[in-house]
Amino acid sequence: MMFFLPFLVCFGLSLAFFTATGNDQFLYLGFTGANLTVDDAATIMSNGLLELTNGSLTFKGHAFYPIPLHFRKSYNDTVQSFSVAFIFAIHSSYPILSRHGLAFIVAPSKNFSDALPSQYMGFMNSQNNGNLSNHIFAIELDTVLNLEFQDKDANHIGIDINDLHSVQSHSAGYYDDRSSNFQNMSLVSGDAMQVWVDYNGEAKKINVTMAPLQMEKPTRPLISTYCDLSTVLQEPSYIGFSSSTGEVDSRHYVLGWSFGMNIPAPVINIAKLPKLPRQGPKHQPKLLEIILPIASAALIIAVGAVIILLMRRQLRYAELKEDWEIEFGPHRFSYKDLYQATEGFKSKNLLGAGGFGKVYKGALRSSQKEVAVKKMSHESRQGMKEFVAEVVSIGHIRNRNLVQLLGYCRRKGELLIVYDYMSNGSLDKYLHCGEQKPTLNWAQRFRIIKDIASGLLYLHEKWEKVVIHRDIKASNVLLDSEMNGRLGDFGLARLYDHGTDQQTTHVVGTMGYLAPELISTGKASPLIDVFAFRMFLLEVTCGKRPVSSDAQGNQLVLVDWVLENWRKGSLTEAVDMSLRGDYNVGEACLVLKLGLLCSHPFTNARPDMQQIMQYIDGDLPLPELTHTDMSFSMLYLMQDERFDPHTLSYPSSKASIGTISRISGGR
Ligand SMILES: Nc1ncnc2c1ncn2[C@@H]1O[C@H](COP(=O)(O)OP(=O)(O)OP(=O)(O)O)[C@@H](O)[C@H]1O
Ligand SMILES: *[C@@H]1O[C@H](CO)[C@@H](O)[C@H](O)[C@H]1NC(C)=O
Ligand SMILES: *[C@@H]1O[C@H](CO)[C@@H](O)[C@H](O)[C@H]1NC(C)=O
Ligand SMILES: *[C@@H]1O[C@H](CO)[C@@H](O)[C@H](O)[C@H]1NC(C)=O
Ligand SMILES: *[C@@H]1O[C@H](CO)[C@@H](O)[C@H](O)[C@H]1NC(C)=O
Ligand SMILES: *[C@@H]1O[C@H](CO)[C@@H](O)[C@H](O)[C@H]1NC(C)=O
Ligand SMILES: *[C@@H]1O[C@H](CO)[C@@H](O)[C@H](O)[C@H]1NC(C)=O
Ligand SMILES: *[C@@H]1O[C@H](CO)[C@@H](O)[C@H](O)[C@H]1NC(C)=O
Ligand SMILES: CC(=O)N[C@H]1CO[C@H](CO)[C@@H](O)[C@@H]1O
Ligand SMILES: [Mg+2]
Repeated sequence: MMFFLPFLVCFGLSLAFFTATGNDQFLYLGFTGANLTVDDAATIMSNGLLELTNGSLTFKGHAFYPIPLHFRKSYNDTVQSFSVAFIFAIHSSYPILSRHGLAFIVAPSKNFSDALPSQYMGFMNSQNNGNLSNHIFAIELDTVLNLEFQDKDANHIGIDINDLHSVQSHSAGYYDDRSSNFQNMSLVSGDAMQVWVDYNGEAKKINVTMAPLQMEKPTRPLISTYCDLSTVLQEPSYIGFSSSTGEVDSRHYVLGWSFGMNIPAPVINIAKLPKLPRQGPKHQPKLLEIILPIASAALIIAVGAVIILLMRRQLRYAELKEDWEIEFGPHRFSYKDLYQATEGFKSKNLLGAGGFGKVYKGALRSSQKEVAVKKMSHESRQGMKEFVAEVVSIGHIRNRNLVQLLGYCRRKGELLIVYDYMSNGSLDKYLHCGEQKPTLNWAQRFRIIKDIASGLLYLHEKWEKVVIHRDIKASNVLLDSEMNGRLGDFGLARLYDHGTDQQTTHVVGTMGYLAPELISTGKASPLIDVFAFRMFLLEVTCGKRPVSSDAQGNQLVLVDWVLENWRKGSLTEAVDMSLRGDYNVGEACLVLKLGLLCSHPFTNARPDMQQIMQYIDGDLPLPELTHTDMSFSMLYLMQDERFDPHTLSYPSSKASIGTISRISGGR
């Protein structure tokens, strides 16, 4: 018989063998086709799994080997040795809670209609518990701590003789073969595990062993105890399983079972066992019902938020870029960089505002270089290419008396121009700051005058193109960390090649600095810068705005006032009071006279920058101003309607007229 066993098992059949000698043996790998006697909740599922309880509360279920077994060779004989192995699993809707358990039992009858569920395990009731006439031997797998039966814990295995109060019990687990340490196992883990029950008829000893499914039978049994089953078992007796639930909807499964009388129970091949269902089928959908909508809602919100963020980011950093800009690539800044450099154009980084937009301080992330970003609004795209070309071309100018232009950025309705940051700000702040603040001394002022003259000379004559600055004034003169004067703001400058005359369509400039011929003809030449430079000279020396009010509230036109003083022969009276007389008289008078000279309404009577430079450096003596010249100049100013003194009384010195002008002719 043993010879055929492995062969037959290969077919996955459930087998039973009976021999004349009484060496009965069987092996079930799943229970499909097995003629088990099942009752109550117990069923054999379609995949062969034996389900003893089906999740109904306070319910029982039994499954018995159909025919009774003879445990004795003859009626008066002692109970022979036998061994049992089975694989079970307990599932529950709750992860660590299950009620009540299952048991392998040997009993005189298969009829347990009188037994109770819950703690009675489906094979006992309150009346017969402990009665010797039960003739029941059971191995209980108990998941409830029941003080009535003096259970040791809620996770134990015990030997029951006619009584649910176990003869001997032990927490579920096994003794590790290698370390011989006890290892916990949780009956309610939901995993399948194996139990071995071995009875030695001669020594009258019962060994109970258990182990996780994958593990071979440990050598040391969990329980090994003396027990004479001859006094317990009736002849013949049924063997099978009993199980019960309580107030928790547990399911008790048996996956495989083998038995041997007088011979070892066949080894159960775990690979051929039926599969357990997924655990917690009852609560999973409920959980999903709640979690799934919440999770999907959260996901949708999260995705939406990310999209909105990305879109906002996209919009925030959106730029205008056109094909023709490729050649200006190195001079183009990304809006993102400028946005980050100025901390989102925060007002705390605002340096000031002019006629064309606001100027912000920033630090470029990549280089930590400090920059000033001028943010101008521009609506028309017309002429933008030429304008950008100019900006970039100006960017190539490098001179120690000019503020370096680093590049530009363009976005819808906006043009940003990036300059070197000048840490000491613009000159006007030093000149018109009132009594309390320290002002510049004469040496500093004279140096700045020289610096600006040399910067302007460079623009007019030394660079490859003639650059007319067009907006020379104190607020466009910036001071670097060493208090060098640097001419800034090339955003408004017009360029043209040497020798070509240009016409402008709009007049740009600041009141008091505007040359009369620019207003009347609109024609720009370097001499309009000279005209503006004279106002700068007077402003720096006198510390007064082009048009101001005196203590009596009378309007004071700076040029007239200086001219007046010159006529009276008291030119030094025009020098800034806040210098408190501490200045070089020769230099101051030179500058004032030069200022008057540059005011000449006839362009050809004005010196050019080359000459101005020489006058300032003392290389060329300043031509004597004649009263006729100057009278003529005043007369001219008075007669010219378009240069009505009323336009000079424009309230703010910062006011600029017009917009960025376009050059209509080619360059
Ligand atoms: N490169 C720079 N470094 C430091 N501060 C600057 C720089 N450029 C401009 N500023 C500051 O920003 C202020 C505003 O400059 P903006 O050029 O916009 O106005 P403005 O020079 O007064 O008038 P305009 O528009 O006619 O040039 C200046 O007064 C100056 O203080
Ligand atoms: C369990 O089995 C019993 C008896 O067959 C049945 O009445 C009950 O409805 C079943 N419970 C479940 C949850 O299937
Ligand atoms: C199943 O077992 C019953 C006894 O419980 C028996 O009467 C019946 O003949 C058996 N059927 C088979 C197919 O073995
Ligand atoms: C069994 O033992 C009883 C008494 O214990 C005895 O009367 C009976 O004859 C014995 N039967 C057999 C078959 O040995
Ligand atoms: C089981 O036993 C009860 C009494 O204990 C009896 O009423 C019932 O008929 C029995 N059922 C079977 C199938 O023998
Ligand atoms: C044990 O059970 C038998 C029959 O079932 C009964 O006659 C007897 O009184 C019971 N003994 C005790 C102590 O309950
Ligand atoms: C064994 O169980 C006890 C309590 O039952 C617990 O404290 C211990 O951590 C468990 N050990 C392992 C290895 O699971
Ligand atoms: C029971 O276990 C002991 C070791 O604890 C062993 O010596 C004995 O042979 C085992 N008995 C059976 C029937 O397996
Ligand atoms: C007059 C004035 O403010 N000078 C400052 C110019 O900037 C340098 C460095 O940024 C300062 O050290 C000076 O005090
Ligand atoms: Mg400016």
